[in-house]
Amino acid sequence: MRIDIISAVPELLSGPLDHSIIGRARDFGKVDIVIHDVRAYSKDKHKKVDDYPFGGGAGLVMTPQPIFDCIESLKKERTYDAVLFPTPDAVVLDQKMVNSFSLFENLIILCGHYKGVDQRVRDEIITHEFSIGDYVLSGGELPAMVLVDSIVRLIPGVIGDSESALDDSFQDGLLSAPVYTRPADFRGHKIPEVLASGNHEKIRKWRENKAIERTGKIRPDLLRNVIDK
Ligand code: 6GU
Repeated sequence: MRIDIISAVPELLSGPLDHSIIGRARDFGKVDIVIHDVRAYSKDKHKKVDDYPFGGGAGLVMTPQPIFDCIESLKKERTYDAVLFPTPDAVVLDQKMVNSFSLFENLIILCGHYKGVDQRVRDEIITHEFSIGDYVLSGGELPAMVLVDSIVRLIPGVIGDSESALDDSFQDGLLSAPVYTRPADFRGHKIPEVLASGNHEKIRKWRENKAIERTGKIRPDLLRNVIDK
């Protein structure tokens, strides 16, 4: 899989992509992540990538020219399955969407900054839009990282234990059961006995019950999805 990320603040993207699971996935050639500074494509003499909104209002809007040129140059090199745009005025990302994005071979993520991007970019180039929740962030870079992490961990071979990605919260529509590690007694707080019982069927049932209990308490809206299934 190849992911091209376009940003006016590419510095924000280094770090999260260089370590841990994503860093290893890149090192092992499971995913190619290429970051592009949209400023490099600006034909403005000051390399400007934003301008005042027509009709007035606060904030600056990213101009179409550098974005169109950048994406057109990428599309000359290969075919892309999707051009994704993180934006608060979109549907909220969920595991189902992530699962479907993880099947793409080549994808572009365009990070908007400032007040947004010119609507013509969204109309002409963007294929999918997503928000990561009902709150406001300063730009699309952090949501892009959220998306990349959620996708890359699904690529076969990226997570050592091949079952563990499927066990994630949300993968079955429920939150995960609690987990414990050594010691079995920490300052008098003991782990649930069943987990040390060696009885795999009992443990599976306990985890299932805990997942349902937790989901009902914290996210009853999700429980409804499971009951309806
Ligand atoms: Cl995708 N972008 C921005 N700027 N803010 C957000 C968001 C995205 N999702 C939630 N808030």
